[in-house]
Amino acid sequence: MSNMNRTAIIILALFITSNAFAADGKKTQQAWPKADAKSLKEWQDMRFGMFIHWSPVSLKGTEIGWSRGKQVPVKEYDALYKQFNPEKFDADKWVSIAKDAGMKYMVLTTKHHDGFCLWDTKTTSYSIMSTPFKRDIVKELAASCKKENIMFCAYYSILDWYHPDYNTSSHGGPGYKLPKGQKPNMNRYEKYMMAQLHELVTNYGPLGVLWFDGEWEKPWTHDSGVALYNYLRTLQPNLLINNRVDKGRKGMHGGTKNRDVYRGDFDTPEQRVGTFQTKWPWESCITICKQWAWKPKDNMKSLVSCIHTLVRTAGGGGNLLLNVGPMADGRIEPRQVERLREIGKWLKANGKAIYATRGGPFKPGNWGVSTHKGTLVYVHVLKWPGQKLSLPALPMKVVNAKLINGNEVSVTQTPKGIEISVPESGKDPVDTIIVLELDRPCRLQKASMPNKPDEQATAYSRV
Ligand code: H79
Repeated sequence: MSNMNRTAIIILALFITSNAFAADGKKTQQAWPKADAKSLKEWQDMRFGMFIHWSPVSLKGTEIGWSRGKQVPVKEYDALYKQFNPEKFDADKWVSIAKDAGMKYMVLTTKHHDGFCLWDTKTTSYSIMSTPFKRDIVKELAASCKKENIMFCAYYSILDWYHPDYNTSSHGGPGYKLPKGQKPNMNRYEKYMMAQLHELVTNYGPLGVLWFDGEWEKPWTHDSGVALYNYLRTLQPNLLINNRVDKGRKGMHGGTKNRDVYRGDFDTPEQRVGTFQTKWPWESCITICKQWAWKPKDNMKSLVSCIHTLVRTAGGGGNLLLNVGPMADGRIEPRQVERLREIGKWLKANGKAIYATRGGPFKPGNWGVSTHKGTLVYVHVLKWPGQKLSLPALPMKVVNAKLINGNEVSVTQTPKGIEISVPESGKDPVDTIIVLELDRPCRLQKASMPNKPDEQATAYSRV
């Protein structure tokens, strides 16, 4: 090799490494194409959405995610679609139920782990078009949502226990055998996924969110996640994509291991309210009953529990995606509709303390949570700790205070903290909301922000 060539190679190598390593020798952040800021903010402002888990499994009343090959034999499960005829399905009705509940977006299981597709797809015959019903559920719902200004979103399971090319040995194995001599092939399966997602985004989009799931099994890799994320970004630049697209999710708590490496626009705690985190968006997905898919006489959560979940989520800084599982006849169970309507009624009166707010400034406690918007802080007292509620000091000055319904409240602010007391008659058994007006916008102080998102704003929290 000539000296000149050698020099050129060294210069090139230096150039490459200087991009990948910072001065301290640590690997620097891999830049990845982050979500469109405006879309992310608008979605965060919505705070409350409807999750819908539906497939022919509702005929059995068992769980969509794990009854195939367990409570329902694989052969029987995979033939359920032949009887799936939800004649009472009415997309407008579902959307109006979501709207009356105060929900602003809807996420439908277009394909769950069982591989069944709720839309008219050219990629497989295992879809709604092969059922006696033969109507494109995704199309009807997307159209109704558009009409009613509800943001339509698609849940999509990466793992697919039906598809013969998806390489798994779990949950009863693929639904049918590959031709003799043929092996599962993830490259082929990934092409199938891309083709399906292309259909969903281009035929039914623009979508609000692509909500991935089933990323945890071995066949799915970080590289696949990156490729999929990048592909979707080019397909629809303002699409929001959850962190289950990649391999960085920290179990059911839903946080992300290393945001510089792992893709995902928001974190996804499952069946729990996320921990206080205001620097990175998150969304808790929680069922209104116990099961994701419909189950006869399933245990339904009380109204107070639903409202507290919503309030604790908003106060923690996240969105709530509350799940319903419609029945096999196409209706959402009337008692669930009623519960949702009650939540909507509560939101009509108190929505300004939820919508478009952010979590904090006070860290959540047993007593409740706080939310804020502009110069207003909403203190949600869910459980009075005694006569008074003592909160930590705020750098902003409280210039006015009242209950959300305009009634009197007594608030004293000292350098040590803020004390709130409300006469018994003013207390709300569900959520007593105190509105504090500050002399300037409530900003969580950037300068004192530690790096770890979970620790943010502890400056204002009680020790
Ligand atoms: O669609 C709903 C459920 O059907 C689906 N996710 C919600 C939104 C779901 N499928 N399986 N599960 C939930 C539970 C799976 C849990 C585990 Fe794990 C998979 C435990 C170990 C592997 C999650 C991923 C926790 C650690 C890795």
